[in-house]
Amino acid sequence: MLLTVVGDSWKGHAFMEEMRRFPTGMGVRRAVDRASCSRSDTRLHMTESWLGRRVFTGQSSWQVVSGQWPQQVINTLASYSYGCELDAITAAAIAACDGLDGVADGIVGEVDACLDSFDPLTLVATIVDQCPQAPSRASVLISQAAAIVASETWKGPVGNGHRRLWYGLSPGADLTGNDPAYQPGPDGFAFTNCSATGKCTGNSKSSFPWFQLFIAKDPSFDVRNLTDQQFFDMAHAGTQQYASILGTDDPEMSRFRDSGGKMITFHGLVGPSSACCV
Ligand SMILES: [Ca+2]
Repeated sequence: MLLTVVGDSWKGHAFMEEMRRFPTGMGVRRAVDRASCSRSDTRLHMTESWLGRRVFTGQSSWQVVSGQWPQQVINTLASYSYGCELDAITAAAIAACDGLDGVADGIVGEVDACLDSFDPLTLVATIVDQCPQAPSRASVLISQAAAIVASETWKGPVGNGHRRLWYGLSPGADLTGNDPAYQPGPDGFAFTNCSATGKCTGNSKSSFPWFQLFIAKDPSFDVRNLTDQQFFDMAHAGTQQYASILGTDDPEMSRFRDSGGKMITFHGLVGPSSACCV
């Protein structure tokens, strides 16, 4: 029996895709050789980062699109809020929704219930004291733009016909990358660049260059001026071109099961770079 413990969202999905293609474990022989604990006919191993890199994105090309979606919303609004506004909205969402899952642990476990009951637009004009991104750490008011960005990031990209194309981040996830728990780390999906004078812009560096390199095939392609229609057209083109080699969202695991494979996997609830509820 091949018992596999595989963790985190992207590598977890990547491993499941590996097991679909190599259901008897042949595809992970290298991982087994490098890190294994053998006992009788059971091998317990942790997958390593190479596996995630090998299958590359994990989950779906739509996952990458979902990561770009907050910046698309920000650029469409052309209203660039301070990071502290989004951080305050995140804190308010946790305060409002933490207990919905019955455990006061700072984690929003009941995501759908939170989305149904907590509206970030109710926080518009709420004061945020000593905003680190504002000049002289001045106090600022939560803007409507910040509330819309939070709401859209949680909902995920919604395309033509109002169909959700991929999942959003959970309420409580770090939207800006300012949370000390993730530092030093990449910028959050909804990060904005703010100068010392308080002028903020969208973050052109935050996303993986999926649109530029893989879809437009032009490193200089500027994603900041896309209409929503152009955004979704390009996103769909990316799925058409790459789903068969990058997508890992196929739930067919019967051959792995029939070959005796067992898997223990886990997935973060409030990761800043991947949807929880896939
Ligand atoms: Ca909780």
